[in-house]
Amino acid sequence: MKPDIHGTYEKNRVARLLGRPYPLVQGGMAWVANAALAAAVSNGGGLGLIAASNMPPDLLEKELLSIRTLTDKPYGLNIMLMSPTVDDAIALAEKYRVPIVTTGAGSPGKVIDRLKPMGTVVIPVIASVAHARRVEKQGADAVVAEGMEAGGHIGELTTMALVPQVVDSVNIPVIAAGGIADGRGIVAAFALGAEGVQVGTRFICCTECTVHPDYKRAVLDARDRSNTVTGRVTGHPVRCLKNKLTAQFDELDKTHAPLDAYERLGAGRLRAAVVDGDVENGSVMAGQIAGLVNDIRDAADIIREMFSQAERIAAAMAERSFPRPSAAVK
Ligand code: TUI
Repeated sequence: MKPDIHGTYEKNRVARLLGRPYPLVQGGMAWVANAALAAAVSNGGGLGLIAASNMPPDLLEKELLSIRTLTDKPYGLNIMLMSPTVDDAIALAEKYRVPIVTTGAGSPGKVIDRLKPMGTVVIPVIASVAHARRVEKQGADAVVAEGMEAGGHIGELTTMALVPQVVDSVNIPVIAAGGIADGRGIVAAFALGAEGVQVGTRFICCTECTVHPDYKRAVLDARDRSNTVTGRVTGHPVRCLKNKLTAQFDELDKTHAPLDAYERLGAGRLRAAVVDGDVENGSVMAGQIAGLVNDIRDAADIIREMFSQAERIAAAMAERSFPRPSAAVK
């Protein structure tokens, strides 16, 4: 699996670490991020990844075998640390020598200890400065600093507040996540000191993504305030699109229902939305930027367009937006 790093981002630390032409990582979207999506993103110049989530190990192994037939580029595996199958996911990452692993929703010590010695690049997704510092000490190669604009399981800080504070607290490269779906988001992330971006929601609406068409339609139809966060009281808040299911979660909040009522209501709901297309009773996880996603295009086109827009904006900013310091003082 040869890295193909060339062109504009040759000197970028994230592009080098990933062995990809663009410093872009695809989000580890549970049930959504399969081999088909991961291969499309990797073939398009970013780092595609398969989400292990709480997939049964035999299914995950099928995805890992499948991706080898779809791309010869580097790819990744996202390991969800709250999952009961986390040890199986680590063992499969070892068996298939997955080049890059991102982790989410917990402390990645075990993943770093098991996979770093075999040369795996480990990039934990974090939502606070303390966690970023801790994983740097444990040997992480970079961090994804994920703001609460992101879809799925989230922390408390916004991308705008989190990213610069993490950048100032660690020496490893920081990849910004949460609310990034076009070139403006990339420039904003880089202005905050990030050296790469993670993009999730935008890729739900790419040609190669195999989610149910009604899930894609729900993201396309989403507006700025179509999102909500369920389950805050459980300690595992999840951002998704408002629907019948989220109204039922609101009812649980209002009636101060016991925590196991949340667990019962949430069980199997993500799969129901992604696989069966039940976008009313399922959990339609998506970020706040869903309102900006208005078309379905190939992953490679999305990536190319995002970075060419970013480059145009950065050039325009250098050219005219900011007065030179000498002019500004007068
Ligand atoms: O993990 C995510 N997003 C996810 S995981 C997921 S799977 C799921 N399925 C059904 C119900 C609930 C979840 C869907 N979306 N993002 C990365 C992320 N990690 N965001 C926040 C965190 C995080 C939060 C607390 C990481 C660490 C942490 O605490 C660790 C510590 O030790 O302080």
